[in-house]
Parts: sequence; structure tokens; C-alpha cells
Amino acid sequence: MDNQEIQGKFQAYVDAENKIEAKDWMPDAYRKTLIRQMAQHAHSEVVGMLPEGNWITRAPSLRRKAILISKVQDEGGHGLYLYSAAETLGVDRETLLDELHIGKAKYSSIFNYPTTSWADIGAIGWLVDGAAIVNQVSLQRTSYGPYSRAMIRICKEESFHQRQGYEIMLALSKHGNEAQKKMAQDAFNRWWWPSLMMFGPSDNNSPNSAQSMAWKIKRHSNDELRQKFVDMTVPQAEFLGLTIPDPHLKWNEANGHYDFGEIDWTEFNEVVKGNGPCNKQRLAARVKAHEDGAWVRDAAAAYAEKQKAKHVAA
Ligand code: BYC
Repeated sequence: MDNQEIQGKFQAYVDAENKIEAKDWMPDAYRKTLIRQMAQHAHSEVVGMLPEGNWITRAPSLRRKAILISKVQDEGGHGLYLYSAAETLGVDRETLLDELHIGKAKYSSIFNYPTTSWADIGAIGWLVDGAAIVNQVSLQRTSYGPYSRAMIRICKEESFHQRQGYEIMLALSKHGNEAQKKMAQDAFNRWWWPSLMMFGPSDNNSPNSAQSMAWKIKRHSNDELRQKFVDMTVPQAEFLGLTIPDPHLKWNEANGHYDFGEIDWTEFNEVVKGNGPCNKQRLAARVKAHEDGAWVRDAAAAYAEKQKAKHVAA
């Protein structure tokens, strides 16, 4: 079979809604795109532990602290599923982490914003996990089997995260005092636009979208998912009594969606380039966490070696 023929067969296989598995033939560019996206996704999970991790010692009650510890731990687990799924494509985790630590690999722009009050933890759960769910529900149907299966598992935990964030916002903005209501609105004002940026550049500026949609790696475009998130979140904000920080936000009777204002793409591009408010801090904290954890990895590897030797001897 020549290359064109085999590429055609691959496309037909994907078009028929079959999943591609690790040992199946795939175009090099399909493999490369998946490694890029899945690694970025895994990195987002582990860098995403940092802004919330900062609040574990300052959670307002033992209950809130226990919940936050579990949530941050879940994010570490999501990173693990995703690095493992990426490894099925023939790249090892060490290489992926090296690329993150030298600033070569991207991770979601959202995690480069500071968490300045307890309400930010509510806003992250509600908006950031909420946006992540919209994106990940769509990715459950991605054409690469191991990625799709990781997404199914992650989505179950993510919906729990979203609810805990919404519950914090409810406590502050519905049942809180004036200062707490103000804190909730302030967090909402700061996290709303960066949450919309999570979905990536608009479709006409998204270089990877056309091919990723054709290969069914992506099942919905960046703008489609962003719109879905806005439509879903506006009534939730209204229920909380919060004001959406967008003077252009308006229900559009004709198309059955909310219209919203223009995203500040200059800010988005700067954050993605490494010039956001916390990029340097986040990367330094991640590198430190990796270095501090070296003894754990060494101990796990030594234990695995010992078990292997025992198995061979038996
Ligand atoms: N931030 O052609 P495009 C979580 C990059 S964690 C940074 O549209 P694509 C959580 C993009 O990579 C879950 N970079 O790309 C954890 C591309 O880069 P290259 C996070 C961005 O891939 C802890 C370039 O811009 N979710 O939920 O077709 C606590 C052009 O974009 C961003 C994921 O990671 C961005 N926002 O589509 C709480 C989702 N957007 O080509 C919560 C997985 C774009 O220069 N990823 N870029 O290397 C995806 O679904 C897709 O990769 C995207 C972008 C929709 C993000």
C-alpha cells in the first residue's frame, strides 16, 4: 500500500467512528498532534494543582480543607492518567516533564493567574473545572482510545470538583455577609475572562483545529465549546446573584445563545508566551516540586527492581 492509500484507509476508519489504539498504524502527524495536546493537558493538571494548593493551609474550616486536599490530589491523578495515556504513543514521561520544566511545552493559560482570596477557590472549581468539563466531555469521544478512556474517568471526578466550587460560591454570595458577597463578585470578575480563554484562540485563528477536527481528535471547535460554556454558566451566575463582568453580554433570541464581548487576545497571547502574572512562579514551583520528589521516584524504582528480581528468582 502506498502512503496515500494507507492515509485514506486511516481516515475512513476514523470517519466510521472507530477508535485508534496504541498499536494501530497512524500518520506521524496524528501521533505528534496527540502527544502535543495530551502532554499539554497533563501538564495543565499538575500545574493546576499549584494555585489551589496555595490555599490548603488557609481553608476556612476542616471540612473545606479536607475537600480541597482531595481535589488537588485528584488533579495529580488526572495528570497521571494523561501522562500514561501519552506514553502509549511512544514518548516517555521524563521527556514530557523535561519539556515542561524548560518552558518548551505549553500548559493551560488559566493557571498563570493568582489566587488572592478564598473565593478564588470557589471560582476555580465552578468556572475552571466547569470549562474543563465542557472541553473534556467533548474529548470523551476523541478518536484516540487511551485519551478517550482517560477523559471518561476524569469527567466523573471533574463534575464533583465543579459542584464543590459552586457550593463555595453559594455559601459566599447567597448566604454570606456583604464582605463575602463582595469577595465572590471580585473573584468572579477576575476569573471570568481567563476561563473563556481556556478554550483557545477563536476558530479562525486556531492553526490546529481543521486537521484535529478531520481526525476527530477534537469533536467540537474552540468557539463552539466556549459558547456552550457561556450559555451554561450565565444562568448559574444569575442564580448566585453575581454580575457578569461583560457589558456586551446579552441573550440573543434569534440564535438561542448569549452574545458576549471580545476576548482580550493580546492578554491571552502574552500569557501563553510566558508573560502572564504568575508564569515564572508556577514553573519555578513545579520544578521545585519535581526536584523535591526525586527521592520518592528513586525509592519507587528501587522497589520495582527488587520486586522484579524476586519474581525472576522465584
Ligand atoms: N492555554 O490551534 P489551537 C483542569 C495553544 S486542567 C495555553 O486552537 P488546539 C484543572 C495550543 O496548544 C484541564 N495554550 O490548538 C486542573 C496551540 O499550541 P501550539 C485543561 C493554549 O490544540 C487543575 C496554540 O495555542 N484542559 O481542568 O487545537 C485544577 C494554538 O491553538 C491555550 C486542557 O488542557 C490555552 N488556553 O486546541 C482545576 C484541554 N489554548 O500548536 C482544573 C486539552 C490554545 O503552538 N486541550 N493553546 O503548540 C485541548 O482541548 C486543546 O489543546 C485546546 C487548544 C482546545 C486547548
